[in-house]
Amino acid sequence: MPQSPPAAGKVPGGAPKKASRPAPAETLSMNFAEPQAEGGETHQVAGGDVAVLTTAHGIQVADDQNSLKQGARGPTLLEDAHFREKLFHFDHERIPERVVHARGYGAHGYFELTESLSDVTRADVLQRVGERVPAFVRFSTVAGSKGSADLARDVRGFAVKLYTQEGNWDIVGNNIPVFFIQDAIKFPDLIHAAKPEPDRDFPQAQTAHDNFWDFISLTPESFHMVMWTMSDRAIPRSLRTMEGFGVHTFRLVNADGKSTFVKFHWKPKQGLQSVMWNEAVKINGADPDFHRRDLWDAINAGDFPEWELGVQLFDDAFADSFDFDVLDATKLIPEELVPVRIVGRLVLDRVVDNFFAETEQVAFMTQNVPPGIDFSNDPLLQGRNFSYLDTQIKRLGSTNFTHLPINAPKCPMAHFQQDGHMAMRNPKGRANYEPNSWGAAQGGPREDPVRGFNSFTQEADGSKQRVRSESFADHYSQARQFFTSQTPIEQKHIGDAIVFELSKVERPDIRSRTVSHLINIDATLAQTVADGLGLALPDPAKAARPTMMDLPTSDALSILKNGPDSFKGRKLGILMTDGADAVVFNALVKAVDKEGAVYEVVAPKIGGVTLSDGTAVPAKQKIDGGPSVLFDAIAVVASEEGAALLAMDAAAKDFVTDAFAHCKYIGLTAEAQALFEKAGIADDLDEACLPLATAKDARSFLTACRALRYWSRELTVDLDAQPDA
Ligand code: HDE
Repeated sequence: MPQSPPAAGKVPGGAPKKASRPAPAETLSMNFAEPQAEGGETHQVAGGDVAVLTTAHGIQVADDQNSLKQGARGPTLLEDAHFREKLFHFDHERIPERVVHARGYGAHGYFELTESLSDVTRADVLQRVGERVPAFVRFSTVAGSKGSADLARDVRGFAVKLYTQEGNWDIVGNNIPVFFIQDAIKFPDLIHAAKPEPDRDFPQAQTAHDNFWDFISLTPESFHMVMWTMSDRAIPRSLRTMEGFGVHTFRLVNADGKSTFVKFHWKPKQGLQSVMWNEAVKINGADPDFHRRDLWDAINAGDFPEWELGVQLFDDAFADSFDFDVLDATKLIPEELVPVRIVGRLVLDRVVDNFFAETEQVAFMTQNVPPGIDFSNDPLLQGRNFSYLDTQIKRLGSTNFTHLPINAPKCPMAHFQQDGHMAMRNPKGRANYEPNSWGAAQGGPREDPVRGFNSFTQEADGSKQRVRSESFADHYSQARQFFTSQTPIEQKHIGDAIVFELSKVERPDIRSRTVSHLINIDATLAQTVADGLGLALPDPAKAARPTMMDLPTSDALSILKNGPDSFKGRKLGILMTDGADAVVFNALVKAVDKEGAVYEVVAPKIGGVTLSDGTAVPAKQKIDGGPSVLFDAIAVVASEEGAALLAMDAAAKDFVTDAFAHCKYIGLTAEAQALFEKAGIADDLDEACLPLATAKDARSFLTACRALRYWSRELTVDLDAQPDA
C-alpha cells in the first residue's frame, strides 16, 4: 500500500493554527529554526509553536514526506520545485575544507586589556585598561581532514580574531612558538609531505610516515619544531590547557611612528597539560571529538577558559645582540632573556550557535592588523600575508566573505568595494569612486592620513636575489635548548615519540638520516632513538653552524614545570556498581565540586546503579563506552558482588589497567580490590593508588589528584624504560 500524504498543512504532532504570513526576513542572522516573529504563521506541536516549513523562496510546504509523482507508483515529476530545491541545496552543502587546519573548533568571548601599552603602540585595543572587545577563537589541528580525530600528534592552530574599534585584528598563531620552515616558499612542500601520501591517500592525520620524515630529514631547519611536535605539546589534554603563540616577530608602532618589536603569547590560566601517547591513540577511538566536546562542555558549564595575553617587547639593539635572527621563525626568544609582560586576558564564554556559519566560515588573515600593529620582514610572515586572502576566496567562494557576520568588523566601516557574488551589503548613494565632488551627503567615505593605517617606515636596500640569510643558519642550538629544558619524563616522551614515528617509516635510510641530525642536538637522545629502532648510530649530519652546547635551560619550555596546582576543570571517572558505598560516593562528589572539577559515573548499565543506601544514581557512560582514557583520574567504588562482576568484564579491566599505565591517580574501595587482582595490577598498586574507605579518604584523594599524574610509575610500566631492554 502506498503511504498517503498527510493532509495539507498538517505538521506531524500538531494541528495547524490560522495566522497571517511570516514577516519578511530582515537580518541575515535570522534563526530559521525558531518560530517566526509575532504575526508569523505557526503550528502548535508538543512543546510550543513552530514556524511553518517553507521553501527558500518562502512558499509554504504542504508535504515534506513525499515527492510529487504521476500516480502513486509513477515517476517523480520535474514540476516538484520544492523537491528539486531541497536536493539542489543539499548537493551544494559542502565548501572546500581548509587545505591546512581543516579540523577546528571555535568559540566566542572577549579580550580585556589589563595593562596599557600606550607608550609603545597607538592600537586602540591596547590603550585603556579594563576595556573589552569581542573575540572569536578557532583551535585546530594542521594535517588532518575536517573529520579526523582530535588527538592526532600535531601542532594546534590557535587563531584569535579581535573585533576592535579600529577593525579586525587576527593573531593567527599556533600552540608551538616556532615553525618548521624559514621561508614561505617551502610551505607547500612541507604540507604535501605531512598530508596523506598522494598515491594511496593515507595515513590520515599522522606524521608517522615516510614522506614526512623524508622531507624533515632533508630540512635541518625543521629540527627545532620537530622537538616540539615530538613532545607532549602535540597531544594536549585540552584546548584549554595549551599555550598560544603569534610565532613571528611583529611590530608595535606608537603615535610618533616609533617601532618596538613584539612576540605574542597566550598563557592558559588552566595551566599546561598533555596526555600520554598511548592514551592519545585510545582517546581517538573512544571519543574522536575529545577536544571539541571538552571545550563545549566547559563553556556550557560556565567554566570559562581563560588565557593571559603576554608580550615580549624588544628593540633593535636586542635584535642585533641576540644569538639568532629575530626574523627566523624557527627560533624563539627565551622568556629568561626577554620576560613576558602580561597585558590582557582572553575569556571564552559562549559556544557557537552554528558550527558552519561561525567556525567553518570564519576567515583569519595575518594581514588583518589595526593601526599600531605592523609586520616584521620575517619571510614566513610575508608569505602568509599573501596566502590568507587568496585562500579565503577559494574556500568561501566570493570576494564578499567579509559580509558574513563572523568576518564582518564590529566597528564603523565604509568603502567603495562593490558587487561580486553574494553581495549583501550594498552602498547607497551616487558615488562609488573617489575623489569625487558629490559632497558629504552623497560622496561617500574619504581617507584619513592621520588615523588611517600607516605602514612603519623602514629603510630597505640590497640587491634582488633568492637567498637565505647567513643569520638563519644555526639549526640545532635551540632544538638542544628545548630538549635540555625538559624534565626527564618529558625527555623520555620525546625519545619514545621519535622512535614510534620512525618505526612507521619503511625506508631505513630515512630513519638513519633523521638520527644523524639528532646527534647534533643531544648525543644521549640520538643513542636512545637509535637503540629504540635497533639501528647503529650513524655519523652526525653536517651542520651549517656547530651547535651551541651551553645555552641555558628555560623552564618556560617544559609542560610539567608549568602545570596547574589544582584539579580544577579536570574530570574524574567513577566506576560504580550496585551496592556501592553511598558515603564514599557522596563525599567524592562533594570534593570534586569543591575542587571546581567534574565527574562522570561509569557503570555496567547506562541506567545507572543503586547505592548502598538505596539511592539511584544514573550513569553518564556505560563501561564499554567510557574507558578511563577519557578521565584525568579514576575511582572505583564497587560492592563486593559488583567488583566480582566487573572482574569478568574486559572493558572494566582495561579501565583500571589503562589508568594505571597512564600514571593516573586511582582511588579504590576495599571491595574493588578484586577487579585490580583480576586485571593483574593488585600487587603493583603504589602511593598514587589511594584507599577510599571514608569521606575523609575521598577528600584526601581529590587533593592528591592535583598532581594530575604520578610520573614515576611510568618507568615501571614501559619496557623501553628498562635498562636492559
Ligand atoms: Fe597558516 N594557513 N600558513 N600558519 N594557518 C592557513 O588559511 C600558510 C603558518 C595557521 O582557524 C590557511 O584560512 C602559509 C604558521 C592557523 O581558520 C592558509 C604558511 C602558522 C590556521 C595558510 C603558513 C600558521 C592557518 C588555510 C607559510 C603559525 C588556521 C586556511 C608561510 C604562526 C586558521 C586558511 C583558522 C591556516 C597558509 C604557516 C597558523 C592556506 C602559506 C607559521 C592557526 O592560507
